[in-house]
Amino acid sequence: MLSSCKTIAIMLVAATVGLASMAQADDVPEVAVVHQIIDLNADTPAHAFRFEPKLLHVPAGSTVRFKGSTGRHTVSAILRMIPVGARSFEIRGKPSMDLTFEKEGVYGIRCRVHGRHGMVMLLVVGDPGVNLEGAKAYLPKLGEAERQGFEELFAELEGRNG
Ligand SMILES: [Cu+2]
Repeated sequence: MLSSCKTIAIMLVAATVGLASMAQADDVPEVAVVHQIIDLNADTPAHAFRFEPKLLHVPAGSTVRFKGSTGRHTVSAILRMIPVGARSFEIRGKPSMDLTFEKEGVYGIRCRVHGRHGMVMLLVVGDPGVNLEGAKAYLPKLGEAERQGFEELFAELEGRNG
């Protein structure tokens, strides 16, 4: 039940995005693209299974195109690491899926299968300060590779902003 609701919600988002880009093609910002990579020649597991980019900062209202949620890859929001009131999401079995993000804050995202190898990413929509501390407070609940991956991404984010 829950998962079919989510699927419908994602389809509605996709449909809305489609209409918006037809109605105002000139005003729509470029879509940010996130790839999911398997690179078996990589020297570490976290590099072999990764989101590219791992850290993405977009303005509120942006559409992000997630590519490559195929095979065993998923794009799964971590419920305790997204802004309050933001809709959780999971993409699987889709070569390309567009999601639009209205709520400002940070979004912790994992691949459900390869998270254990550190396959995580941090999406920042507008002001990260909205839920940055809340998201970081959840890190001890994650597995070692995920926690380490996010610690690096939070450090990079704070380095960029500071
Ligand atoms: Cu994966």
